[in-house]
Amino acid sequence: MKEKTGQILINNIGNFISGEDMSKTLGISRAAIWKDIAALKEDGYEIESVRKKGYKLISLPEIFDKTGVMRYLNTEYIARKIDFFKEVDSTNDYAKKIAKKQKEGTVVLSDCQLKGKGRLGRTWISKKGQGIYMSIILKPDIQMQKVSFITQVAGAAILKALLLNGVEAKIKWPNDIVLNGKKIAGILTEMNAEIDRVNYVVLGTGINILNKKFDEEISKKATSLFLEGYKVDKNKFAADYFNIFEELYKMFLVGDVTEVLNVCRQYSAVIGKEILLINRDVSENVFCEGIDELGNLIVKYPDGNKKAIFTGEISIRSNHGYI
Ligand code: BT5
Repeated sequence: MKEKTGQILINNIGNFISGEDMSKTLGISRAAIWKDIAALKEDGYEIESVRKKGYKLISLPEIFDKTGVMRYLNTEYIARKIDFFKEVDSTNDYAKKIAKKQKEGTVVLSDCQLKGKGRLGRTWISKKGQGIYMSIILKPDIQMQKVSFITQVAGAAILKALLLNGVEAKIKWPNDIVLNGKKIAGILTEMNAEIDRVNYVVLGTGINILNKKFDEEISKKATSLFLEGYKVDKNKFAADYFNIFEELYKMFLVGDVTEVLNVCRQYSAVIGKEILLINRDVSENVFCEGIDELGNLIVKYPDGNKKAIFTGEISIRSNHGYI
């Protein structure tokens, strides 16, 4: 029903229309109109309500699409080509299908994923209209061992894009971005390589922007910008991320990782903490000392031994919960 109420407001944009007139036109109660207005506001409609005058639509929410993102883009080659979907199985899977024929920087972007993926066959919940689900196709001329560092580049880029939008998050090494102790974004880096060369890398990122609630199984550890009180435009945020990512990625390609490491260290959610290091079925209590030049996590065991943990298939928990 809110669509019909919305349409009346759109037809009268910039002018007040009374709740009474709307309820007569639509044949519904004024309480129902009020409910629709509240729902439209949540969807991003800017509506002024004044007693005795009624409601005035000031602006419509921005539509999340390719043109919207491109408007804010100032990159050389990242996201200069975007394949945008209203719905796709997984942007990473789609990107892998087309990667061979695409130029470096091509992006697959979607408003919804039906089979969003996390690491190790896990699921990334990707409901329609809630988040940004995107994959960048990269073709770096680097050794295979260096590919995992791209996850750190992406993490630093998300963090900086959030800072640009007034949000101070943290990076939970190696691939989570957390806000107020809950996960707000995740990164999944996949590659196709031969022994001596990397054919392509698909860098997937999912960010929770507008989610108002999460399913039971992840509600304790997941959050969104909306739930934390931030209003961020999806088009602008995606472009901010691409702009910053390109800058950091270009530096990485010429061997300059100073800025990425600075960000990953300064905004680390784990450095200086006792953590639980989980590698498949084995979990160990360690102290997290820092991140080395290669992006590995340096941890100290209770017996004093230190080890560099490769950004492989490791998960981290704090001793008392998610982080
Ligand atoms: C990740 O895996 O965090 C990587 C997520 C990457 C998603 C992007 S979206 C675009 C691209 N296309 C894809 O198909 N994937 C990428 P992992 O560290 O394994 O974390 C997965 C776990 O996070 C799940 O098992 C849940 O516990 C939790 N989770 C699932 N959906 C979530 C969400 N929307 N927000 C926060 N946590 C979530």
